[in-house]
Amino acid sequence: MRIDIVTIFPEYFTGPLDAALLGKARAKGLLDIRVHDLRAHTSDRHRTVDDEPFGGGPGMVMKAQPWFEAVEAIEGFQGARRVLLTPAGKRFDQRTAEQLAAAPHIVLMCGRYEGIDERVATGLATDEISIGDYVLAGGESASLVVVEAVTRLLAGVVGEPASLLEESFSTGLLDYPHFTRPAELRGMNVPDVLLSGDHAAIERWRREQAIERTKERRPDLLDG
Ligand code: JFB
Repeated sequence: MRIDIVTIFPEYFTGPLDAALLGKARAKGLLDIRVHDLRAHTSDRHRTVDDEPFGGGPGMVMKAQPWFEAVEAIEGFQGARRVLLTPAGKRFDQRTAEQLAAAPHIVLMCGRYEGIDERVATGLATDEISIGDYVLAGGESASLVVVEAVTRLLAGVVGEPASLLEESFSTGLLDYPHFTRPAELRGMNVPDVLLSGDHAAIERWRREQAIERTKERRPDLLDG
């Protein structure tokens, strides 16, 4: 899979893209990620990317022109899912991650300031996504959330595919609690059933736990 990220803070991504799962996926050649500096697509001396909002109001708005030029400079951009990260986007979920993971090429557009001239959404983006109902200062951290959720679904990135099938959101339930050695820690004991060797009983217990937790913590997941 090919992913291009457009941002005024390319340095934000050095580190996260080299570490852990993403670093491994890149090293294995499963993921080709490139980060592009939006300011490289300005033509004035000050490399201006923002301007005052038409109609007035507080803050600055990102100009559309550098976005069009930056994205149009990406080879194959026309065939890519061009995703604008924005608080006004459709909420990102596991289903969207699965759809994006099936695409060969994704362009992620990370804004700053009060947002981007609306013509980038209407004339350049194919998708507008928000990672959740809280306010970030820009799209960069949101784009990393999308990259990680999508990349771990690519064939060969996560070692054991069974772990993808059992996890929350594939089952529609929150995960059951996990334990490892030692069986007793600071007065807290691992539930006996997990030490019993009775695999049917273990499976039943885990399912009950997943359902109870989901009722308690995320009743919205049980609504459909
Ligand atoms: C994304 C952003 C801003 C307008 C602008 C660009 N879930 C999310 N919360 N916030 C963002 C997001 C996503 N995805 C987000 C891009 C930009 C926030 N801002 C700052 C804050 C409030 N209103 C600029």
